[in-house]
Amino acid sequence: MAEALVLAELGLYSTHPNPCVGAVLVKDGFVVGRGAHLQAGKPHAERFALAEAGHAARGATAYVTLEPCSHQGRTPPCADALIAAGVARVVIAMRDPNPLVAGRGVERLRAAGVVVEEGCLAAAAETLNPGFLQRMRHGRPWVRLKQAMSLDGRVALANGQSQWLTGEAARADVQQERARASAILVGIGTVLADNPRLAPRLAVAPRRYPVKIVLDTHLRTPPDAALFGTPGEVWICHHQNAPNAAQGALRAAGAELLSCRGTGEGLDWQEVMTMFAQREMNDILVEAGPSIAASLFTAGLVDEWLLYVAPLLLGQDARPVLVTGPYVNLAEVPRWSVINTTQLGDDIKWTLRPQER
Ligand code: AOF
Ligand code: ZN
Repeated sequence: MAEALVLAELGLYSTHPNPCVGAVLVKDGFVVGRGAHLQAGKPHAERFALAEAGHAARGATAYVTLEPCSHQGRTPPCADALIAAGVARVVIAMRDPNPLVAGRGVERLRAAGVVVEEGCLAAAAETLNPGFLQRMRHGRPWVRLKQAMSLDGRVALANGQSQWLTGEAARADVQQERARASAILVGIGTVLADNPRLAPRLAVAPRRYPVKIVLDTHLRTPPDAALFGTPGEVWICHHQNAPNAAQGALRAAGAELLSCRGTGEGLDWQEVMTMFAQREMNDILVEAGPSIAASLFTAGLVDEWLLYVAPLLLGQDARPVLVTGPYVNLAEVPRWSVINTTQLGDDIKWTLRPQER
């Protein structure tokens, strides 16, 4: 199973909207087949492992990081393929929460006389697909908030200058975070101030580009914004009462306009997140300024905070990373758990998750 988990990671940048899955077939103590799911529409992990094993699959044990599917999707059911190949035992790390599967894969295997064991290295399998699992279980994407700040918790000078706080290695890491996201989300303020291109810049072109999402209540995105010139779809979320005049030019530039009911004047996070999940967005990388960051944080929608900390002090008039509080009691201040810390050049990347309260 440990090897299947490593194989699954091969799909990290390309399986969207499908999960990363790995499979290893073992017969008489020898590995006879290996597989990974690499791209939606292409074979699932089990199929590659079965193809490699050929006749050796008969009587073998399959280790799979996710319950084999039981449904006809873009590809036929893996449970049927395992049964047809004569696999005797299937060990899975976890069940597939996709309502089309959700235990039916296990049932189908057992009904055919295959021994099924569940829960092997389950925690590691969970961490492979936080976005897919959250979308299937709760109907919303996994939100990663990315920010770069100074040691004194500031993201830009008072005049707005922020390029660059962090060094090359940290910025290269951000490109990887972009590449594995289903979508990159920014606010209109960032588009107007920085005119970002929002496509990952990588040495090797990725198999797929993330969707570029702009939260733009009043449709102020300029039709000649740089993000229209890079690969990947552009979605602009606007309030239903936004001016119609801008719509034609933005559509002509290549944007898909998503009208939201919103709350009063602004957009409603719950509504947009539900809409993104319905559009198969698993993981959203939010690269927004302090105000969007604070409102996401207040809405309780930050699942992971990617904080790149640069070793410098910007001073007390510089712009703070998040405006929260005020608090009067330390006990009420939200705390975060450290999932990972990595040194990238002179900078530190913190991966944080909110603590359960
Ligand atoms: C597996 N093995 O390697 C993967 C599975 O449209 P399809 O046919 O690609 O089906 C997609 C669904 O299949 C996906 O939402 C998830 O429930 C499951 N993924 N299942 O047995 C795999 N990638
Ligand atoms: Zn399958």
